[in-house]
Parts: sequence; structure tokens; C-alpha cells
Amino acid sequence: MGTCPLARMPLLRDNFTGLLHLWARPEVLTCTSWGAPIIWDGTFDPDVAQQEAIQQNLTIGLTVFAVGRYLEKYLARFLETAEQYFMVGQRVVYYVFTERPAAVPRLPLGPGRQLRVERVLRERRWQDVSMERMGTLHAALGGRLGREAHFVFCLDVDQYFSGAFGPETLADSVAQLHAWHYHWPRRLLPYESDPRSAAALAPGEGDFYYHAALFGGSVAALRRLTAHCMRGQRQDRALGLEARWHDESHLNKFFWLHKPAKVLSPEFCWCPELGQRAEIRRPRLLWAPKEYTLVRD
Ligand code: 2GW
Ligand code: MN
Repeated sequence: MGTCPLARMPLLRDNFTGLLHLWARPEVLTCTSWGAPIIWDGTFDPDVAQQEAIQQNLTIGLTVFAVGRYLEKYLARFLETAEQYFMVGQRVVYYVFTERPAAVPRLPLGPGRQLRVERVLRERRWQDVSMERMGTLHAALGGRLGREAHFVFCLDVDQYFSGAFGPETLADSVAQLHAWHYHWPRRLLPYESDPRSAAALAPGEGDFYYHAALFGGSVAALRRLTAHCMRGQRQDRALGLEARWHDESHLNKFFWLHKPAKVLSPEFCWCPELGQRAEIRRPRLLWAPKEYTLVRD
């Protein structure tokens, strides 16, 4: 891709996007200042993306953590809808991380799709459940997952697919625009601001606010991302600090320093409580309702 297409090229070629029609959505931003596409419905051809991915004979990993009550509450629907919508027609390997492998629902999987269950310890604090994911993912990417997958998406479990989520989303590194914040001015974005934290962004820094409920990329890029976040979390802990939004703060710092190759519009991870909006045409993944009294003890 290289240079910013906003200049004059009407069409761009991207391996996993088919032809990118950057003018198909004139009402929204479809290109970052560093030339990465922002994928909105209508800016890609799903069939071309599918054919190009099939030609490359890819295996795509999907990781999800389901610890404690999140397993019963969210995992079945997450996996059932992933079977319906996530990378249908590609080779897919799910990695479910849980402290109770026996409780993982055994659903029938489509052809070319596999599910692996990995045991993790249950952290006492929920903040640690969330943050420890970076270290666990780093190790998995250095092991079997990293050997068998070309690209990996790492998702929160408290959501479900609601529309086709295909290879148009693939790239070396992929970040998700946060549904709450995509139209906010930068000075209001909830970055970590304490300069002692490894996740800190100074005033004026930050491109977008990215959602940690979905990130992805090549195995090599995700190894770097997870290493960065682990290291930052460890440094903060040694100083008695914890970033404002935990792993998400460190993820935002990483993507400020290492710009994502592709950005997904909030259509790819939408919060239904925000209601209908003209620019949100076809949500691909929806946040499941939270019941804090049930799950946060
Ligand atoms: C988390 C918070 C409170 C109570 C329980 C948990 C919890 C999380 C749990 O009991 N079991 C569990 O497996 N998790 C995993 O961590 C699960 O995969 C879940 O989706 C993920 C993140 O927790 P979640 O979804 O409750 O956090 P959110 O939706 O408020 O997420 C954003 O902020 C988080 C950091 O505070 C993370 O960065 C997350 O990726 C963001 O989406
Ligand atoms: Mn979540």
C-alpha cells in the first residue's frame, strides 16, 4: 500500500481486501494519515478477498479467554456465531483458554475448522484475568498456535458475531476502532496519562482509541505486540501502577508507536446500546450485554 491514497488514486490493491473502493463511503474516514485502509462496509469486495485468501491457503487462528463465569455466560454463543460468520470457507483454528477445559462446549465444527483448549490459571483479580492474556498469548504464539496459523485474531469473549467477518480484515497488524470513541476529539480519548506508566501518551499523542476486544495480525507482529504489552504491564506493576484501561492502555501505546497496517471501522465490533447510526451499516460483531452484578465479584 505505501503512500496515502487520499491523494488521487481511486482504487487501491490490497492482498486481502480485493479492490479497495475508498470513495464508496465519502461520509467516513477510510484512510489513516499513514496510508492504512480503514475498512468500512462497501470499501472492499468480500468475494475477491475470499478468493485471494483461498489461493494463499491460509490458516487463521481465533483466540478467546473464558475464565470463571464468563465461560457459561458467553462462550457457547461466541463459538456458535463464529461458526456462522468468522472466516467461513477458510481454515480456522480456535484457541480457547480456560481454567476448566472440561466445561468448554463441544460444538460441531464446519469443514477445515478445529478447536483447541488450553488450560490457564484463574487469576484472583479480574484486572489480572484481562492483563494476563497478553503473556499467555505471547507464549501460545511462540508455540503451536504460532506454528499452525498465519494470521490470528484475539477477541474478548463477551461478544457474538452478527455478520460476515472475512479475510478483508487480514493484514500484518489490525486494530479496531472503539465504538464509543471513534468520533471523539483526541483530547478526550481515555489514554493512560500518568507519565510514570509505560502506557502513557502525552497530550497531543494518539491517532485513534483502539478497542482491545479485537486485535489481530501475523504471528510475528502479534509476538511483538504481546511482548510490548507484557513488558509495559510488568514495569507498571513494579512501580505499583496499573494503567487506566489495563491491557487496552498498553495496546493503545503499542499502536501509537507501531502503526497498524489495517484499521477496522466500528462496524466490526459494535455496541448495540449505542443504537442505530447511519454510518454503521452492517455490524459484524456485537458486544453482549454485561451483567456486572453477576460476573464481577
Ligand atoms: C473481567 C472483568 C470483570 C469480571 C470478570 C472478567 C473476566 C474476563 C472473567 O471473569 N473471565 C474472563 O474470561 N475474562 C476475559 O477477559 C474474557 O475473555 C473477557 O472478554 C476479557 C476482558 O474482560 P471484559 O470483557 O469483562 O472487559 P471489557 O469488556 O470491559 O473490556 C475492555 O477492557 C478490558 C480491560 O479493562 C480489556 O482490555 C478488554 O479487551 C476490553 O475490551
Ligand atoms: Mn469485553
